[in-house]
Amino acid sequence: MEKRPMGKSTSGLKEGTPTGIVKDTRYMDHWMGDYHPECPQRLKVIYDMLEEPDMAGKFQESPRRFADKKELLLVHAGYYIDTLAATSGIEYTYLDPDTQTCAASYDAAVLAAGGLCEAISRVWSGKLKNAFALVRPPGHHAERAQAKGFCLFNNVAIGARYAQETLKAGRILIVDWDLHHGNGTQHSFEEDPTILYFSTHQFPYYPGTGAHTEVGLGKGRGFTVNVPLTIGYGDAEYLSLFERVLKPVALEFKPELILVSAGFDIYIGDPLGGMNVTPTGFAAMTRAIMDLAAECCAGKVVLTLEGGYDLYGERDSVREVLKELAGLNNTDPTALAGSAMQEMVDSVVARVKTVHGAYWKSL
Ligand code: Q9C
Ligand code: ZN
Repeated sequence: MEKRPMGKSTSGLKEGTPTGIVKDTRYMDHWMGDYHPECPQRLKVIYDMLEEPDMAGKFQESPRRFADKKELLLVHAGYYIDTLAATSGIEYTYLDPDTQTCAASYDAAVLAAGGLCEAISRVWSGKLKNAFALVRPPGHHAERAQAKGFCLFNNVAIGARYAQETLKAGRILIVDWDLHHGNGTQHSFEEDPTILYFSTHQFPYYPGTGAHTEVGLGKGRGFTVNVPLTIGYGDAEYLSLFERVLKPVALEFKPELILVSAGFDIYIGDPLGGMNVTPTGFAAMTRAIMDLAAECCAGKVVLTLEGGYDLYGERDSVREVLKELAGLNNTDPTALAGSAMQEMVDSVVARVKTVHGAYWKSL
């Protein structure tokens, strides 16, 4: 594994400011049936890993709370929130071919959004250096008035709007490295030039959105950056794409906060995906984003869990991400980017440039 010397500190923060995690057994009460890949065990293996000798005591638990209805309303329609609330206590409700609720799902979903908002608040105020919300259900497929793709409320979208409305954050960058395109997140901010949505995703694939030509609408044109990929992209290619597309755009945008839709379904062994990212690759992607944040926004990065269906691959990858966030590791992203398959990266960069060259002079 490529390592760099320690020491690049996050400006303005006291040495020893902790990395936060959001963790609660109630996130495991949402259950969509024994054969559903988005299962409670996804968090069980992560929460157990946090008790390993080299992990225990290294992170500060950020308090959980239910999101307020007015926070959910920043992204979702009132009638949709009411429909989901009505599933509470009911054994089974069908929402989408891939998405259903049990009696405890609504509470878990509102707690996921609220837990992420609290973590964002603590990173924004400097009480935490950065944070990772280890929550479920995931969020990035959830639309304003529709559950979709294992998602009920769009956690990252709610978190971004909460940061703007309550914390008075301005420009926010959302990086979505989940295997799937975050249709709900894109649609939430499509017309908004203050929230830049950057997504790498397998394409064409579920949910079907995320072509490179989808660049945003109206005043938001240029502030949606889609990087669609065929199967087979691994650590080096992801890092190279971050270096050549995400980095210049992010430095030009100058976010005041970075949120990450962290999906682990790009893991090499994931049953739903065709990508080849290893735990080292996830560490390097995390470090690349931390480096951008150090340059733009005093290191303020908050990740939230999206997909990831190989239980042990997800666990091992989350472990490496957390070690990076806490400064226990310092993986060099540029060293990894150097060994990328150039043709795989060049073709994608060229395609993105045909549309985004007009919006970003650094591209
Ligand atoms: N109905 C996340 O990773 N698969 N969601 C659809 C055809 C849905 C993935 C297959 C995959 C959703 C958060
Ligand atoms: Zn996914």
